Amino acid sequence: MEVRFLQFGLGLLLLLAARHAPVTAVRSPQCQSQCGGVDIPYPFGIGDNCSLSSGFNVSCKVQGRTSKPFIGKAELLNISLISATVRVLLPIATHCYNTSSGRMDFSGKWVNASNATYRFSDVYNKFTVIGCNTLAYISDMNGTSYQSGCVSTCSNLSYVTNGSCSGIGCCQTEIPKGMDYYRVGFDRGFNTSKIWTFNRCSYAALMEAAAFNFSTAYISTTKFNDTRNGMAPSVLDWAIRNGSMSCEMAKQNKTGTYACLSRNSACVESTNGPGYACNCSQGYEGNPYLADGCHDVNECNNSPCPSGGVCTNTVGHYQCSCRAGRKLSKLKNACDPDTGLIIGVTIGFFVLMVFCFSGYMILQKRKLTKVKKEHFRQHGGMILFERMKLEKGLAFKVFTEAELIHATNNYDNSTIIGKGGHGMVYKGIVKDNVPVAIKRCVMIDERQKKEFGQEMLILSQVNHKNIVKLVGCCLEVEIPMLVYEFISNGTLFELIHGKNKALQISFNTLLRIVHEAAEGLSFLHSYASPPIIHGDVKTANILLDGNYAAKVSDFGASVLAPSDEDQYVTMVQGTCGYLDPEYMQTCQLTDKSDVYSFGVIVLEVLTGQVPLKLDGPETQKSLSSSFLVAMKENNLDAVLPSHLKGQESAELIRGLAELAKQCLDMCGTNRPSMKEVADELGRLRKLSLHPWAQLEAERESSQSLLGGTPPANFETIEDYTSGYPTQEGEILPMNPGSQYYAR
Ligand SMILES: *[C@@H]1O[C@H](CO)[C@@H](O)[C@H](O)[C@H]1NC(C)=O
Ligand SMILES: *[C@@H]1O[C@H](CO)[C@@H](O)[C@H](O)[C@H]1NC(C)=O
Ligand SMILES: *[C@@H]1O[C@H](CO)[C@@H](O)[C@H](O)[C@H]1NC(C)=O
Ligand SMILES: *[C@@H]1O[C@H](CO)[C@@H](O)[C@H](O)[C@H]1NC(C)=O
Ligand SMILES: *[C@@H]1O[C@H](CO)[C@@H](O)[C@H](O)[C@H]1NC(C)=O
Ligand SMILES: *[C@@H]1O[C@H](CO)[C@@H](O)[C@H](O)[C@H]1NC(C)=O
Ligand SMILES: *[C@@H]1O[C@H](CO)[C@@H](O)[C@H](O)[C@H]1NC(C)=O
Ligand SMILES: *[C@@H]1O[C@H](CO)[C@@H](O)[C@H](O)[C@H]1NC(C)=O
Ligand SMILES: *[C@@H]1O[C@H](CO)[C@@H](O)[C@H](O)[C@H]1NC(C)=O
Ligand SMILES: *[C@@H]1O[C@H](CO)[C@@H](O)[C@H](O)[C@H]1NC(C)=O
Ligand SMILES: *[C@@H]1O[C@H](CO)[C@@H](O)[C@H](O)[C@H]1NC(C)=O
Ligand SMILES: *[C@H]1O[C@H](CO)[C@@H](O)[C@H](O)[C@H]1NC(C)=O
Repeated sequence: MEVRFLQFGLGLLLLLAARHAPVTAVRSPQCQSQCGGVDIPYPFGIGDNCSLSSGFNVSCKVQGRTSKPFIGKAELLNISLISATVRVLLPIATHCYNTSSGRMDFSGKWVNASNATYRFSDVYNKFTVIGCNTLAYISDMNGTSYQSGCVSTCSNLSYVTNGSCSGIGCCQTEIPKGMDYYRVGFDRGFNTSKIWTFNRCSYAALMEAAAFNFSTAYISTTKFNDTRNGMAPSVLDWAIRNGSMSCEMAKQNKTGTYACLSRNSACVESTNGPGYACNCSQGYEGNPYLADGCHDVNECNNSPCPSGGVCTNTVGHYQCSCRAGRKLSKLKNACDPDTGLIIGVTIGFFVLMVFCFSGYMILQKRKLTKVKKEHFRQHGGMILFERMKLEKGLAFKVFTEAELIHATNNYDNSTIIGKGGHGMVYKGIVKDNVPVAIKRCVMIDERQKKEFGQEMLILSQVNHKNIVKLVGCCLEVEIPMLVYEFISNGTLFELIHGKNKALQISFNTLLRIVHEAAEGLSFLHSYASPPIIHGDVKTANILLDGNYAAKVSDFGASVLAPSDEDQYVTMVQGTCGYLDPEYMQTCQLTDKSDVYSFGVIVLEVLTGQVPLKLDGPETQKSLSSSFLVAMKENNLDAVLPSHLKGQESAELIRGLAELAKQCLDMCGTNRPSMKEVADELGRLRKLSLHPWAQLEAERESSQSLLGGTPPANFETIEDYTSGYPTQEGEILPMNPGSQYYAR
């Protein structure tokens, strides 16, 4: 089959004057910017000095009332700077059956775009062939380096469908890159002489694919040729191809021909042939070929931010922000709650709270510790410690406030075992289930503070079975608290004057108690030099333990070392009825003052009466004075209770009365010492005991002769109880509970 190209002389020549075009970098302001409704942006231009080069020269041809822009001979439809393309109209080749002549009429086409500036776009264009018995070719100049073809056949119209270009009535094929010239022709072997009734003409054109939509009307009519007067839209790629330079070369060229003049512009290598084009940088738009041609894009006009977000345009960019508490999620392009922020703020808040709270607690604790330390110092804690260091082996403990609070269940009312003028005595259980009595003052003045300290210092050093043992103290509180061994059976005062009175208690027991109290006081007087003076000896201060053994207590009025004269003056105290009259006059508290008071105790035991009867007759108000009067009149029976008169031996009664009288001597120096009193009581007790008990008593007294030294007494508690076995009628518990009286 002979393939022949039919070249009719209707070729279209694009661009002929590309050679000597001067390069003009500056566009004249007079330049026409539009022609026939088509924008002509630089580097394109109409007229001299308006285009970048002759390749971009656009001629605006006036046809009647309208004008049309042309590039070379091709009508210009559109210019795109961004994709560096132009849209032009190129001719359609035809191959028709002439019914009158009975032959085929050919109209082949060629297009020369030259090798400068333009190339036929291989991306947007397709070689398109229409007909029911046709074969068309496209090739370069004489088909030596490129030739392609497309066949389309159909026996009748019923096979042809709208929109489908797949070989039946319509055929399309792609073209290669870099084409700047093409020829289109038809194969003679395919003609429409047999099918001219429904398809007289075949067509072929290189045209924009997007602009083509096949219709069956193109087969049966001349509509395809007639729509644009034998023309079809086609896309050309353009570039700045001076010397076939790449971007790199053009930028380095010092002669100033680099076309991308605008700031914020970028050079783009041409994808179709040599050369380059220009684009505005990301975020900018405009004309990159003009100085300052690229300007910022206001991206916010397109509302790129999610709803609820705020768009802020910046030069070259934009920013989306969400309102407080929300965070921009790039992934979802939405304003989500800023969990990080919320969590952060919450945690921050809590951390701050914890910080403040713990800071407050630390401050409070420090303050408390400081106060405690201050109290400790005030109450002579340091002196005590110094002494305790010197006298090792002292069974004395310094309690903390917390320990005592725990021991007394926070000073619960049910733990109160005694109520004094100045404070409370609580029963508490400290470590190892040891019951203790805790003395705690409610109000305190300087003098009472001093008393507390006195008592503490004295008792902490003294260790005698007949003296209440101070187990420890607490110095951290404002008023120091004293912790004693717990004495369960009340006081001698209660025993004599209590509800059940002395009727149920044998006189022997009372005598023993008094003897023990005397031993305790004697020990106190002889313990140190100068002697410790109790200062407030009375029956209410003689406590009784479970075995009714005496325990001298309440050393608040005691004097440790009466060497300072001032001390005598300030220490006016004691209890009415027991007070040494000499002390009242001289204000000198001596060990004989205690002896006087003890004389009153002996009287109480002897007579069973209280030392002061305020409601009695004037002469009998004071027990001591009425006793002394009775003694003087040799009428002792007047003051003795009836039950004693017959039961006890006259010798014992007389001995006791004599002892009391000596103790109550107005002149202190005439009174016996406490030691002598104790010895005399010991002697008198022997008189009262039964023979079998007398032996035991002797053993006990011989022990007490050994000493008054603390160790000997300390270990004799058990000896003591065995030394005084329960005797008939002796143990008569009165109050079921136990009591401890502080003053
Ligand atoms: C174009 O520029 C040249 C040289 O710059 C000048 O001689 C000529 O007159 C200009 N032509 C027009 C139409 O402005
Ligand atoms: C541009 O084209 C017009 C008309 O086609 C022509 O007169 C003119 O000389 C051309 N200018 C250049 C610089 O090629
Ligand atoms: C030029 O192209 C733009 C978009 O590419 C289009 O909107 C416009 O209609 C075109 N103009 C002509 C005359 O084809
Ligand atoms: C058919 O051919 C004749 C002579 O060759 C010519 O005059 C006539 O115009 C043609 N008809 C068409 C429709 O081209
Ligand atoms: C059409 O082609 C056939 C063969 O394919 C041929 O015989 C016939 O002469 C041709 N007709 C015309 C008018 O060229
Ligand atoms: C196309 O045009 C250019 C410039 O005018 C010319 O040099 C070239 O030979 C032409 N090509 C053909 C095939 O006519
Ligand atoms: C056409 O092709 C031949 C070789 O086939 C070649 O010699 C000739 O120069 C070509 N013509 C043109 C115009 O390129
Ligand atoms: C088209 O061809 C088919 C078979 O090839 C035939 O049946 C049908 O009638 C034809 N239609 C027309 C309109 O000629
Ligand atoms: C194709 O579309 C044209 C109008 O666009 C219509 O006249 C014709 O009947 C359609 N052909 C078919 C086969 O639908
Ligand atoms: C195609 O259209 C052009 C312009 O209208 C016309 O000159 C030419 O004769 C037409 N060709 C055919 C085959 O109809
Ligand atoms: C710069 O451009 C000019 C003209 O376009 C050219 O003659 C010259 O060779 C170029 N120089 C370089 C280094 O590319
Ligand atoms: C391409 O154009 C340049 C001038 O712009 C010319 O010198 C060269 O010969 C041309 N090449 C071809 C193959 O047409």
